[in-house]
Amino acid sequence: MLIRKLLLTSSMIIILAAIQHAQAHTVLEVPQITEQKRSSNNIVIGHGCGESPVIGTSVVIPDGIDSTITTGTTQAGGTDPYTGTLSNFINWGNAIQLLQNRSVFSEQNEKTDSLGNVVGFWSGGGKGVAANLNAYIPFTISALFVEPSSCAKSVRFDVAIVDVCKITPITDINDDTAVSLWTPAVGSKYDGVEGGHAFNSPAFLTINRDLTVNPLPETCGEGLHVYVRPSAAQIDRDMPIIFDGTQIWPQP
Ligand SMILES: [Cu+2]
Repeated sequence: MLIRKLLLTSSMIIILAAIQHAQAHTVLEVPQITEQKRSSNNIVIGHGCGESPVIGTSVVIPDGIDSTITTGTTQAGGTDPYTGTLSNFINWGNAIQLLQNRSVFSEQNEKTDSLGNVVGFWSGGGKGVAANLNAYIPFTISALFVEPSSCAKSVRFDVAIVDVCKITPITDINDDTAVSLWTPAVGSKYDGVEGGHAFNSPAFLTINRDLTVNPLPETCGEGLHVYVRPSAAQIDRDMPIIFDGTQIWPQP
């Protein structure tokens, strides 16, 4: 009887674990868009922190200024270093605007750099998102143009997202019940730990070249794919949530 009970319990645990893994990570609703068209999109909050509801989300978009640029031959990622500027490939910068929507969280705002360019946004407060449900945080993307003289077929940005379930100091950032980290591992304070729930799994936003209206120059051959990761310094600077001039997360 006891053995049967134990077996039942362990199979239930397996089923529960399978259900949890079936829930998607936090990503963008539309991860691939085409250049030259304005579009709207959503951060999709995929699940809570274990059993805990998400009470806020914080997003950092690579600013393209001190971001790391690499190239490769497939869309899955490449590591060939590129030392030129991002504007050689795309007119990036201030392209994303947060769309106000209080249906998920009661407060939200954009994050801007010293020039007023949007480099991220946050949303939080209210009852939060039940741990077993998904939620949309909407934003718009202005029309982006792939540089016609470049060989870029696509440009992919790593978007760093932290879903917050408990407001804690930065020292508790590796606690899976406090936060879920969807960040690139670039050496920031928000990297998480290797082997963690979603280590080095940022959300991706890929802008595809419209090869019909903007064909590759003949000298490009097959062309290349470009990947842009935010710097550790930018993530550390832009990830905290500042509300009315006061940092509310992580706890200072
Ligand atoms: Cu997950």
